Parts: sequence; structure tokens; C-alpha cells
Amino acid sequence: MIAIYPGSFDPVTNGHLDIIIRGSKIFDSLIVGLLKNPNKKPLFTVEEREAMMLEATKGLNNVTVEIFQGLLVQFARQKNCRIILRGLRAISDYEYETQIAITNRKICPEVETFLLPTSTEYSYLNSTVVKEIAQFGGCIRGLVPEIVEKNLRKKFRV
Ligand code: COD
Repeated sequence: MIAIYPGSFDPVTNGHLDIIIRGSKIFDSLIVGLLKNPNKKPLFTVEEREAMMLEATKGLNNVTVEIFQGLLVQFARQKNCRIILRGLRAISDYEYETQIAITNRKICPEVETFLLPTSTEYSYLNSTVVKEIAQFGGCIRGLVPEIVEKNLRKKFRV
């Protein structure tokens, strides 16, 4: 069974990676779908985010990384995939995640969403917090893959 793990991944954190590693053990193949959203101004370009994701997932044989635009369910259809995998950190994520899941099911009933609770050590972590810590010179070791730590330092010149 194929699943898509979609997101902005601006940038990928060890919390995302935890879901990818665990998801890769559940599904036969896992596509990490990186959204290219013309309405948003991310810190990293989609190509930079893709390069970091490829490096972070390079040991995982059944994981591929792809950029998508437009509706997630259209991307899922193109890939012949009926499962969307999402991570759940806290109860605060629940509302947002169920809203996306129900919307996606409304527009494409054959697609189901699987919510995987995060490992406790990453339950506080998100890309925004990581960027803020890095911007002001704080230590982000252990929160993100090495390549992301290196690129954040370069971006913020710290
Ligand atoms: N531990 C575990 N999981 C985590 C952690 C963590 N520390 N941090 C984040 N996650 C999970 C998130 O809960 C999410 O499941 C996933 O990782 C990705 O997170 P983000 O923040 O990178 O991605 P989002 O939430 O910005 O992604 C939103 C989508 C790209 C899925 C959404 O905007 C989308 O599908 N857009 C396409 C347009 C569309 O189809 N719209 C209609 C449906 S809303």
C-alpha cells in the first residue's frame, strides 16, 4: 500500500522524520509530498526543501520525495494513492488535522487520512520554533537533521 506524507517541511525537523521513519515501516512505500505554494513565502525554496528532505531520508529505501502543486487529493490520484499520512502532536493539532482530513474526503471520498501520534520527545517541535531559535543564534542540535542545521546557520549567518 502506498501512502503520501504531505507538508510544507520548511524545513524538515526530527519530528517530521520520526513520522516518516515510522510510516515507512507501516506502508509498502511512502511518498513525501512537498507543497509548492505560490501564496506562501517560505524561508527555503521548494528546491532547497527537497534537497534537505532527500538528504534526511537517504537511508530509507521505500521513501521517495516529490514536489506537488494544487490540491493534495489530485496529487494522490495521480500517484494512485488512497492514503494520506499526517502527524499528530497534541490536541491542538487535532482540530486542524481533522478539518483537512474531512475536507479531503469530501472532495475525494476514496482517499483516507491516517493520523500518527508523534513520539513524545518531538511533541513540542515545529518548523517555526526551529527557525526562530536558529535566527537568534540558539542551539538546534538534535531538533533537525544535520543538513538542516547547516543550512539554517548559513541562511541566518549565525
Ligand atoms: N512531530 C510529528 N509530526 C509533526 C511534527 C512533529 N514535531 N511537526 C509537524 N508534524 C506533522 C504535522 O502535523 C503534519 O502532519 C506534517 O508533519 C507536516 O507538517 P507541516 O507543518 O510541514 O505541513 P502543513 O501542515 O503546512 O501541510 C499542509 C498541507 C500541505 C498538507 C495542506 O496545506 C495541503 O494539502 N495543501 C494543498 C492544497 C489542498 O489540497 N487544500 C485542500 C485541503 S486543506
